[in-house]
Amino acid sequence: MAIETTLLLCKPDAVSRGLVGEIIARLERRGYLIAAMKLVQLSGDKAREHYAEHKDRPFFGDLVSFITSAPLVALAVEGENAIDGCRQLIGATNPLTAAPGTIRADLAQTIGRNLVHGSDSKASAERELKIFFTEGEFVSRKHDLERWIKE
Ligand code: D4T
Repeated sequence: MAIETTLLLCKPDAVSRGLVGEIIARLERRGYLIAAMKLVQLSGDKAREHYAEHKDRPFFGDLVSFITSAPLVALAVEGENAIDGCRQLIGATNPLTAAPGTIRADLAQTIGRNLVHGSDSKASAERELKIFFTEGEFVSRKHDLERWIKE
């Protein structure tokens, strides 16, 4: 079993549209477990750190100003192959090309307001989780994981 923890963000558009519950419900129905969760308004420094790989892209300024514009909900999500599995649930970056049934295809219209972020690799997940959570904020889901693996 490859149990992984990944970072998911319900971005400011998800919070302001009241879609956080819907997004979490989809994760939970897939069987993923929440190991940490918080509502936070991101500082510019943290936003630039989170999106560092895009710092030279033309959309970087808009991305940082949007992600810092209002509160978001950060989640540490656990499960088997959770990094790729959550990316699959979220769908392609552009809602227009995301597969039907994914969060972005079902609930979003544009790339700049695509509702959710999910880490795209183990290295990204490790790096990004540290931006949003301290070690002490993770709650062990060992008991649920063990039960869920047996079922
Ligand atoms: P995130 O990081 O939000 O999960 O998105 P993806 O992993 O699916 O896509 P990404 O890193 O390539 O893009 C990060 C973020 O930038 C926005 N964006 C992206 C944008 O506004 N215009 C663009 O042309 C691209 C490529 C959307 C997601």
